Amino acid sequence: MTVKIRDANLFSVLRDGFPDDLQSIAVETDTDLLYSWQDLLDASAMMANLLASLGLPEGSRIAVQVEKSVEALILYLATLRAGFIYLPLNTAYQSAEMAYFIEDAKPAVVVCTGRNFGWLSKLAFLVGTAYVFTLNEDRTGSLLERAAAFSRSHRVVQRAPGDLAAIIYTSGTTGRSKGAMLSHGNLTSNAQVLQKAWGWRTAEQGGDVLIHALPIFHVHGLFVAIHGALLNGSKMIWLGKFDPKLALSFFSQASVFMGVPTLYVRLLGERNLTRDAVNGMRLFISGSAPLLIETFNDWQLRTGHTILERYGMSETIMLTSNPYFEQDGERLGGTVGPALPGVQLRVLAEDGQILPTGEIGSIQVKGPGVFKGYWNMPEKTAEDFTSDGFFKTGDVGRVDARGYVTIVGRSKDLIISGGYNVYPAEIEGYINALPGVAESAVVGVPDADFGEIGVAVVIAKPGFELNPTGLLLQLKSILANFKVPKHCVVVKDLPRNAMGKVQKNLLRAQYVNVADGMV
Ligand code: MCA
Ligand code: AMP
Repeated sequence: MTVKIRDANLFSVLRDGFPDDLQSIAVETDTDLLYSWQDLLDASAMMANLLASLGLPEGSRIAVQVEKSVEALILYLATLRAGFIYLPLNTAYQSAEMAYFIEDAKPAVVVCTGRNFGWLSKLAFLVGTAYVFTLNEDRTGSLLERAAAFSRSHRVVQRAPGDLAAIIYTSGTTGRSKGAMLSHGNLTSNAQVLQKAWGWRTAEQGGDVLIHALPIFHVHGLFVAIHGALLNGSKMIWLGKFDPKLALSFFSQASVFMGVPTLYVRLLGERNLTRDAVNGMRLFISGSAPLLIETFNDWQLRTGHTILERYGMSETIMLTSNPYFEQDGERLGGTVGPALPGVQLRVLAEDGQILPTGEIGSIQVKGPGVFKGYWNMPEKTAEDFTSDGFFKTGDVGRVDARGYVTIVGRSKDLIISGGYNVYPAEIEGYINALPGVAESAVVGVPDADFGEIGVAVVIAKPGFELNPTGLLLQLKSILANFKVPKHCVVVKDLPRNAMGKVQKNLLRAQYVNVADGMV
């Protein structure tokens, strides 16, 4: 008897969603490039054949730090179909940050921009990386040159649901980033759940067009947005970088938009954002950071649309979503909606008791999207799961009688700035290593544009005079720009509790108006 194994490779699942007319447009860029569905298939097959020709071991990681381009999307698809593990890295990361990722993940292949090839290839070859290719925004580089010689025909490598598809690094509370291991099954189930939950329209139902305005090295832009469009055979309008005027100019040709709250704040700053401008749009989705109720209300007033807010993590993909369909309930501003189908979500008190409806506590989750653990960190993985298999999110919230979840804070010391996560412990480590610094504390304060921004409060070593602007400049030269605190103050003492621990809540209150020079 032969047992038919169903291929669980995420690529095959996405491919099943492509439209019948493969010559129709899959991606249109803001620089007027057009890619058909057939182009995506051909180019990803060629790249997958190149990867296959390298003789890489099973489970090889393909680390990618390149600017946003359709070719980078194709590289992601090629990695999936070749059965390897995709490891995207933010282009803002500088050499010290990259050295950590490369050392930790030991990728078999690194793909980077030609600009970074010199130093990055040195780092990679030191840890045993076999191949370093380049890929530039203008569609040049050795990756494409090499792939051009390969066939457009490629048989997708079969994968089981539990096989790894991607590793997403998320910063750690101790300052060390952790690689969240996501499987084909994790990503597939979440994409399928969201397809239903958000009512994606197939070509037969009139079709959807997504404006893709987010970076493609994090969960929001890479998985939630791209999988949504591909699985549904929907065209993407591909913006290399978010610009509110540019995004607005495409609203008349699109139906779905996804953004972090800063994108909505910046769009609201455009006079031309009117009901007419969003006439054909079906759905606006927000996530990655809390959407202020003011933004939610202003958007409704200006456009007539109610933003759908959802909540997720790199470790879990999407967990909750406000309803899309009216019959499922209203979209409530300030909440992230009920748990998605298949997700179990509970709220616990500090003593570990499960709390009743309405009470505030730590959020724990279980479900098909929840990751396999942190790369190379079994102890950390074990610490973050309960004995009955729930993942501790580090978010604090409550669930109301209808099941709607409200996130009220975080137990993890984390700043979310413009949708990017910044872990104070990591930044403090870098500041403390600067000459003349005795100690530092980094806290987040509210910001109208980024939602939250970092403020560094620093103490000098005896006999040293510190210049706050100079400190920030030094940080800029070694750290990803979004992690650099926007303000720095030098003080004599930090407020401490009886245990000697810095009282960050007091610092936050003290520096809440630091942007206005009021401290
Ligand atoms: C840029 N800068 C930032 C940020 N972005 N500083 C703090 N926070 C940021 N997010 C720096 C720039 O380097 C620059 O510094 C200065 O701030 C002003 O830059 P600006 O030109 O305004 O920035 P931008 O290039 O326009 O970028 C802003 C942005 C971008 C478009 C909001 O940050 C962005 O695309 N954010 C989306 C992040 C995202 O996709 N998150 C999803 C994570 P200087 O002047 O010194 O050079 S996935 C996730 O969280 C989960 C799972 C989920 O639920 O989705
Ligand atoms: P990341 O580590 O980038 O996956 O970020 C995950 C974190 O972002 C979550 O643990 C939350 O703290 C936060 N987050 C994501 N979506 C939302 C949302 N809609 N509202 C509030 N916080 C959110």
